[in-house]
Amino acid sequence: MNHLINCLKSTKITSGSIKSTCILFRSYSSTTTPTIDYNTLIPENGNIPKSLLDKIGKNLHSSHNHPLNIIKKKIQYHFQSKLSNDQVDFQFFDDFHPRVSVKSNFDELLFPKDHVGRSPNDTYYFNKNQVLRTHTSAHQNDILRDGNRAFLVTGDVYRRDEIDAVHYPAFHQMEGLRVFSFPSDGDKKSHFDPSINFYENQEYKNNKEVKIVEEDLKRSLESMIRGVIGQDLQVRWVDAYFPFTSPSWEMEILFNGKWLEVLGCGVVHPEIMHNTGLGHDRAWAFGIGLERLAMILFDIPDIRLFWTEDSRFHDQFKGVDKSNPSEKGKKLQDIDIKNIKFQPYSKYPSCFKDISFWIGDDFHSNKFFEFVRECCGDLVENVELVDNFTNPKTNKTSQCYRIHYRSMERNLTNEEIDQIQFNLRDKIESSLDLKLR
Ligand code: FA5
Ligand code: MG
Repeated sequence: MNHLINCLKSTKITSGSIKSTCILFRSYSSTTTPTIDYNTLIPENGNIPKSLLDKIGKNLHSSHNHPLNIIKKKIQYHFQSKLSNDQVDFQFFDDFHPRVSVKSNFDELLFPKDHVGRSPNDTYYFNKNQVLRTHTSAHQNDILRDGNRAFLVTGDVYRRDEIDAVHYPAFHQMEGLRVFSFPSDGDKKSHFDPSINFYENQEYKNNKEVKIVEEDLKRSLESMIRGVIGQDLQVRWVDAYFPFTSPSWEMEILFNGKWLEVLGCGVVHPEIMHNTGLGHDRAWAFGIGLERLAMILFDIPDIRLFWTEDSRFHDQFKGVDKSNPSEKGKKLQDIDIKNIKFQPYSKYPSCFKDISFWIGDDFHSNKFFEFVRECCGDLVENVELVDNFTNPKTNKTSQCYRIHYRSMERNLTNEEIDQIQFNLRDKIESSLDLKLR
């Protein structure tokens, strides 16, 4: 478990995703003039590897007794039984396709055009107009326009990212959103005013209604996380930045002595409310990572395990969920997982191989990570940069990466890994902007 915590902790510091999330969501400034047009960098036929296309439709979060399905249902149960009432009835959406428009994933969520999250180094594009969603927030606007006022959306999301125990290019999120009407809105005037910078305006942030929404958001999420993970949990709120909410926060939970980020959230930006015909209302929204919660709840040490077809993994969760999967739409029951902890069925040894190369201007570490995952498959457990230097005379940069291999299912032979590494070296120069050393 400490291993997991360390990974989760280091995620916050070194992870491309979290790092890019920070850049992604913190670098917005309404006065910035766009400097990069990411549209010009998108390859005509997109940048999605076949191994990822094969993941579409697996819908692990809908697979009965899969740990992600169990987590999803526990959260849904909490919202249905504890946070719904006569006025609020949370609707669940679980089967939106992950292929979404750039408009839904970025534009309608107020991402500036030069936002790094739009870069093809971070996002998988089918073409200039369509992406694999990078977050479940991509569905917010459409669901609001359809007239829903409280809902949860679960789905697979995709990001070009680094490789370690808590990062996989495909993972799962659950989005939540709840709209509030206030009696003072008698005149039904929109709260959106294009001359106000809602990210910074203190009057807006201290507005009575905004404060009520903030309090409800924090109370609801704290009660949900305690209901799902445990009552004696310590929770703290950290200020954050997302283009589509203001004010924004991340929730961290104290777990084995370390603070872990589990979700992002905030008060929905008045421009989004306005654009969806709800300018006179307020709303809160959140997005939570399901793998993170499942890893903590069940002691699952490696994110690759969620995708395994090994029965030694799945048998451990069999029968946990006593509900009948064919009885959809029925009132949910809570799933008791009190004593279920994943028992590793193996501690197969790992081995590593280093690879060194000179990099060109077009090299990006995320492209390298993806190539390794593509070429060497899920036997790759972790890839780390172990050396990086620039020759002052030639101004050329050399990098050395250490690739750790480990199977979750069997022993690997030296010959097998040598062959995989040889294959990688053989193909990499013609695919990426680098020169092997
Ligand atoms: C978002 O994706 C926002 N859409 C969340 C949000 C929704 C904010 C609605 C405001 C309103 P972020 O990139 O931080 O934010 O991801 C949210 C959660 O997803 C994280 O807290 C984490 O639990 C999980 N997550 C993010 N990246 C990864 C990853 N690479 N691997 C596993 N889990 C991840
Ligand atoms: Mg985050």
